[in-house]
Amino acid sequence: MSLEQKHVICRACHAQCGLIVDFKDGKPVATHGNKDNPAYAGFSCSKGRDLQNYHSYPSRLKHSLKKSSGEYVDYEWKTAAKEMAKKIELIISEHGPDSVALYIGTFGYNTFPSHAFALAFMKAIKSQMIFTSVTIDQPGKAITAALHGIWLAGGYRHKEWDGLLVMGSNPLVSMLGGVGANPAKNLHEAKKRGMKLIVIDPRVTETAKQADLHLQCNPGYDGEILACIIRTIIQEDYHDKDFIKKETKGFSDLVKAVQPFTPKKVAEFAGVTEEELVEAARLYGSFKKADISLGTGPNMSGAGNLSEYLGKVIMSLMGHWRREGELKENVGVFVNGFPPIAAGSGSTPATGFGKKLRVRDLEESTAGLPTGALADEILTPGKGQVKALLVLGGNPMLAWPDQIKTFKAMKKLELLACFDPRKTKTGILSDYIIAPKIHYERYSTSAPNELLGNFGNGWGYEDTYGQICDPILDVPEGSNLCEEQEFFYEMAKELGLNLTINSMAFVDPNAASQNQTIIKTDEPFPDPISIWEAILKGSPVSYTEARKDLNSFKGKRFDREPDTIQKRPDDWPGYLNIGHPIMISKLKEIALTFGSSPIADAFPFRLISRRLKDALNSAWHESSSLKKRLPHHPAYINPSDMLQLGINDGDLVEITSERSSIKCKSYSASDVKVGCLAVPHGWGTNPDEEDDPINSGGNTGRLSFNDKNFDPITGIPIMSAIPVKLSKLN
Ligand SMILES: Nc1nc2c(c(=O)[nH]1)N[C@H]1C(S)=C(S)[C@@H](COP(=O)(O)OP(=O)(O)OC[C@H]3O[C@@H](n4cnc5c(=O)[nH]c(N)nc54)[C@H](O)[C@@H]3O)O[C@H]1N2
Ligand SMILES: Nc1nc2c(c(=O)[nH]1)N[C@H]1C(S)=C(S)[C@@H](COP(=O)(O)OP(=O)(O)OC[C@H]3O[C@@H](n4cnc5c(=O)[nH]c(N)nc54)[C@H](O)[C@@H]3O)O[C@H]1N2
Ligand code: SF4
Ligand SMILES: [Mo]
Repeated sequence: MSLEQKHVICRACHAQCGLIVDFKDGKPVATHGNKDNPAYAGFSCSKGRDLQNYHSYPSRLKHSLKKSSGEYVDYEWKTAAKEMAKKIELIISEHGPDSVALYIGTFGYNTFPSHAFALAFMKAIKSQMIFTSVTIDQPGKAITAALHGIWLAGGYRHKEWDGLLVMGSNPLVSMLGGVGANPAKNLHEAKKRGMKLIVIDPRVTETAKQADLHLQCNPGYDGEILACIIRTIIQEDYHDKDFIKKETKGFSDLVKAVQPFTPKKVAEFAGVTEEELVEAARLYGSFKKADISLGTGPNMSGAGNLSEYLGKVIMSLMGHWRREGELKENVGVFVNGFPPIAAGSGSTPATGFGKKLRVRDLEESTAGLPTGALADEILTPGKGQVKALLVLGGNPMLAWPDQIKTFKAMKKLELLACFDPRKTKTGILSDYIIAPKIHYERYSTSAPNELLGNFGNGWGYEDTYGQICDPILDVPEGSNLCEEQEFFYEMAKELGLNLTINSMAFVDPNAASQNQTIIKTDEPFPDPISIWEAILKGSPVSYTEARKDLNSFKGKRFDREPDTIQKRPDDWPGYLNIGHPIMISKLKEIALTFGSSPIADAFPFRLISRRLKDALNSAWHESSSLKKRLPHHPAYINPSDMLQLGINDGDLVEITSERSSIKCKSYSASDVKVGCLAVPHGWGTNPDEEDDPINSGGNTGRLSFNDKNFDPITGIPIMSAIPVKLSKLN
């Protein structure tokens, strides 16, 4: 018997944990954390620990599939690439390049080579119709980065915090939300050091259980709550007047706009008391180096841009940004961050520079093209109608809002192709399912998580951590699996086009496009090392250089000097805008409308989203560990609401919104706020299939409209805090 250990990067979520795989007689038998890994310190989650099984889940495709006379047949991927290229050529010749759209989902992002080549292919065919899951996730972050501006030196990192405010995020489960690569350990250590945690969430989440102060709010009132905290911070004189004067603009407009949000008025609707609101403001006001992290909850419940914006405004009011002369340790390994200057980047427009959609006056924003409107672009006839959709590592049928409309749209396409290791609910509507190599079979780096570190404080890495990983397992015997990047190359080759790869080692898009590599398709497909070199061209540590040290394959701290934050240059024009007119008018709007809900009586409950430890969106549902722990996909309901409606734990319930109904098994959960039910997304059947509340659960996307109550900038509709009614199914 031979035993061996190999290092791997888990790409099952954005966290990209460095893990160890135990091999027995050449077969992977276990995956676990690595206590010597300097960033993850032994961390792994149940999904990572199931990776060795994931490769051989019965649902895993070993061949690509093509739909032929209603049946799927195994298909050689290179033949599929040639056929799809021809079909795309035909569609473009009839309808123009923008009739071909790309949707990059969770696994498209997590796999940089696929991502970079997909973007290059779209550029080569001259289509601007590139959509990602960002605009149905936390698009308020990108809008805020534009309107408020970015503090170039960045915020403090978690080991320095004396305070943290988490709103509508559960980092202990989601691995996002600002507590770093090993959130439980980091939070424990920070709290031991004296850091205080404030959580604002309708659910007593794993993170809320650790809070010094938990405001168990009603969902959908985050803008009001934050405006009230701002009002109190200013009124009670906690703000940093010197920082505000030197580094920000718009203070007086902000002060005026938050006046209506008195603790008394906000407490009337937001499900928290006046005292709690004031206490939260006072506690945050007492912090010296703190952070505010918002998650999907506030971004999906109606005023995401405003909530994200006000979160950053509080940090700017308090001056919770890294200052001149201080050190910045996360100077980058594979990704170049912002320059270490103690100044704001300046406020820039969030829209007005890119592709305009044909529907609902929506257009490209700093968050990208609105995915919430893509179904309409497919269904609306006329010039520019989308006819072909390539789905890279995503699952529109279970993830997009308005499942009923999404279904119609998928059926309407002339070409639908999914790059996915499984036959998903979108896959079963597709013309092609392209089966890729996955996890252990691919080359990867920790760059995707490092890149995320530039979009949220406490996201990414605290310091110069990086890891590289080469394949540790052969593809299954008899399989025919592609690397997605090679698939895009084959399609481009068929069309006689070259591919221009932009470096992904920059947050600045101009710098990224200055670091391009042209992949000539009349030359052989480059080796995987050259591909990663192209993708990380211009990175602080070169990929080739990093490969020379065997420790890079285990995950290590790279030896790079920290930056000293420089003074604002005399002619630097950028300030942080804490009173942006777009946000001030949004504050005025909600000051007039808050508390008024025309459908409150007919739909008295609010369905909120939440994540599950053992699943990742619509993936991992076939995991045996998940099934053991959670045989159904339930609706989590407060026991007092269940009692009132005569629902017993485990009864089937019908959840009805203005749009539609779904069925779920109920689960008595005292951690859920009264009047709410928490139902994870990514489950359920397609609209033309039988409901299956026991095995598949209900799809929360079916309860939302994509074209009502949507954000005018990002197009995100209400995906959390959906008004619903609840009844027991007999
Ligand atoms: N109501 C409601 N809706 C939501 C949300 C919510 O909270 N509430 N959340 C939203 C958010 S935040 C997001 S990000 C979206 C998610 O939206 P999507 O990204 O569209 O959905 P996922 O379920 O993450 O799809 C990932 C797919 O990648 C596949 N996959 C796994 N490994 C690989 C691989 O190695 N290569 C390839 N090519 N594919 C792979 C999986 O099988 C799965 O089908 O959903 C959104 N929808
Ligand atoms: N295990 C696991 N990890 C994941 C994922 C997964 O599916 N499983 N998905 C990944 C993805 S795609 C993403 S985007 C991240 C998301 O990461 P997070 O944003 O941390 O996602 P959640 O854990 O769902 O936390 C959202 C919280 O918002 C609360 N909430 C809902 N509505 C409101 C509201 O109106 N106001 C407030 N204040 N709170 C509200 C919910 O109760 C919930 O606790 O997680 C990623 N990580
Ligand atoms: S947290 Fe994400 S990257 Fe880490 S082991 Fe779990 S699934 Fe893998
Ligand atoms: Mo997401």
